[in-house]
Amino acid sequence: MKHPSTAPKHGLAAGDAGRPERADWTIDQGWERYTQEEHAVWRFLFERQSRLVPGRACREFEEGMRDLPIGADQIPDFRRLSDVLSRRTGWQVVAVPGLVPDDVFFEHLANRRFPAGQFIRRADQLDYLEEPDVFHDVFGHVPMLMNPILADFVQAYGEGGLRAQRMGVLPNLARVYWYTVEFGLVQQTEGLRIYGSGIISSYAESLFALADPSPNRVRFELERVMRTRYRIDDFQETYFVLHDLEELLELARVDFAPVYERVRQQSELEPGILLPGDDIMTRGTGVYHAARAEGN
Ligand code: HBI
Ligand code: FE
Repeated sequence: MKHPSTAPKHGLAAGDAGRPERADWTIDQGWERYTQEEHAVWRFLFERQSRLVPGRACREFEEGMRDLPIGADQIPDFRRLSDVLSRRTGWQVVAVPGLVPDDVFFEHLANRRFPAGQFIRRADQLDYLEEPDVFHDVFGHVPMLMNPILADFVQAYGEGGLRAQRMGVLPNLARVYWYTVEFGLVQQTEGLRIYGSGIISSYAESLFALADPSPNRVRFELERVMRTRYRIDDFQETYFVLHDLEELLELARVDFAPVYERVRQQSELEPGILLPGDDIMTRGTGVYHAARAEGN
């Protein structure tokens, strides 16, 4: 699953409905109104993805999932998720129609409310959709929010987002979120693992990110990531790898203001390029994206 993080789409988040009823864009999940077809889409995605998790997702993901009321049978009820999650890390899950404006998104995160798409993708869109739906948000994000480090990091992102907007550096901060919370990999003792929600909620990208020879896998470095553009409509060309999730603790604490200043002086980087200073774990062949560019 990919979803864009750029402004133009945001107004469309509520479909044709236009302005939301509530200022914070939340809606009722309306759990009782999901149809059998919608629960069946959930089941298909949940079962397919659950087979991939062992040996691919990080420990913390598996631990979070184990303790949550998330199963194959039905789309999870946000009230029940929030009961468990709030006791663990103080987070809640609230329903939104889809993408919400940046400032609304940040305001929720800063207050430990995770806005999750209420809708589920249609049966003919199982592998690709642009807006975050309930499967991406609940299967991908909620287990990681059971982890205290991720829980603090995502809140800090919400706080930093409001600041970055005022400073005019939101694209730089958004890349940090993209290459960590959404598409991050982490080196664990058992091997390379996924912690990024955009990867772990996608069947094809879970395979691609960890094992395909095409993408680069580079050690995470803050300034490098802030400079690196990303793809919203395809697999990533480069994945950034943490030594461990504790690295995010430090990241949530550092003052980004001087970092933004340094990044401002430097050029932006295309998603697939490598730099002399990179700590490269895998130099990708680039075959996948080269073929796409040729239209194959
Ligand atoms: N809204 N529901 C939702 N989910 C997101 O991940 C999201 C969003 N709005 C804005 C956004 N992400 C990004 O543009 C920010 O992270 C920059
Ligand atoms: Fe997401």
